Amino acid sequence: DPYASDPERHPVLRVNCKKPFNAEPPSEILTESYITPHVFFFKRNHLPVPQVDPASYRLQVEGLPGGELSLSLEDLKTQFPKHTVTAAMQCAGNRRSDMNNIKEVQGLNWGVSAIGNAKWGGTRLRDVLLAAGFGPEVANWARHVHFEGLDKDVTGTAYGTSIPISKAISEEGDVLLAYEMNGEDLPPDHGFPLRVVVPGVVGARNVKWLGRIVISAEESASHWQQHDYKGFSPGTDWSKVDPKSAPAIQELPIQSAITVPADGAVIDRSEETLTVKGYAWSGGGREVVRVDVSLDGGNTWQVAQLRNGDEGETTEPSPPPGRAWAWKLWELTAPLPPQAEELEIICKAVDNSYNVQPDTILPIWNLRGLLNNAWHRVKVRVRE
Ligand code: MTE
Ligand code: MO
Repeated sequence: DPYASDPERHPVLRVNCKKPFNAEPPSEILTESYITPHVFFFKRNHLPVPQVDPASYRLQVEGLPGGELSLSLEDLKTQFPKHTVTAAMQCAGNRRSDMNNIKEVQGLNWGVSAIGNAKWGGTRLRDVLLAAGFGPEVANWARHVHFEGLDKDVTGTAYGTSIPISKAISEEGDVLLAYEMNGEDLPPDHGFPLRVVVPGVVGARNVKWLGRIVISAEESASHWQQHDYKGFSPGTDWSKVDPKSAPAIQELPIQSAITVPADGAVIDRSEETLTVKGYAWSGGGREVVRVDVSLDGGNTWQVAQLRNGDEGETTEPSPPPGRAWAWKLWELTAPLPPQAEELEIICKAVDNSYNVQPDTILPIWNLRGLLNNAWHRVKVRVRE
């Protein structure tokens, strides 16, 4: 069993697939803390977790004129300044189950918790690329940076993807080669000893157990870059789909979801007020500026309170424009609508480019169930 050496996981996680391991926390737990503890952070593995010896580990950097660069973990920690970035990471399949409920899609049946917010610590990818010889000459032809994991399938193919060089080399891109998550060594499930963190970009590009970086004029030729993690029209079915016709997903669209109350919860009329909680985040460093909440199926709306820290804590200062990588948590406490026996609670977020979420799923439905960012709706019953 190639999965025999996979690490232990927290029993509260909802397991979508055991081998490879894919799981998410219950939504109520997800928004209990601004920084997601690693045990509750969703886990999305395509393959067995590779066991990497940190002492003999080397990161290969290839494609630059200086030849191949080989860096130990010690080199990465001592030869470059350490940076920390608080960033959310979301799987392209987050909220797929709601899309699947409308019309069947192919993929793991994620709820709303295939997202987390962590404080990542490591070396800037930019610093490593510059040390490896990136300069104006290279900038003339280089367009992409490939990342290859140390996790391999039975044919020996490693998980791999790429991002545009502009994101990788930009000082404002904040792309990290992270060796820490929330102040500790990366846990095995999250890429020990090193992973890429590409803030504002889909989870799939944040390669774990990073083994190799290649500078290239072309995108990664891997399955996950060329054939998966792409969006299609609702009218495209498996007989018609042409992966070459769509670009690889990079920056993600505006997103929000309700985490409390859970769908199907029963609320006592004697409560008088109702508290609704959730998260909101947008890709590309765009900052969430507002979350609207409706308790009556979208007829009337109230503005939720946003925070970028834990409850009762002084919040982190606002990020520089274009670098809002972390999520925001939000909350609304309002009187229970009188008479209603059932409430349809809805949330929708707005980012600083005034991007909004679509109201329904059908117009954004796609055969892989990716990029579901429609208004999130939960129904609760009110008991007299
Ligand atoms: N990196 C490697 N090497 N192997 C993987 O299977 N999964 C990707 C990405 N990086 C993956 C990977 C996907 S699709 C996502 S959503 C994120 O890792 C999930 O990161 P997490 O497990 O730390 O939450
Ligand atoms: Mo993912």
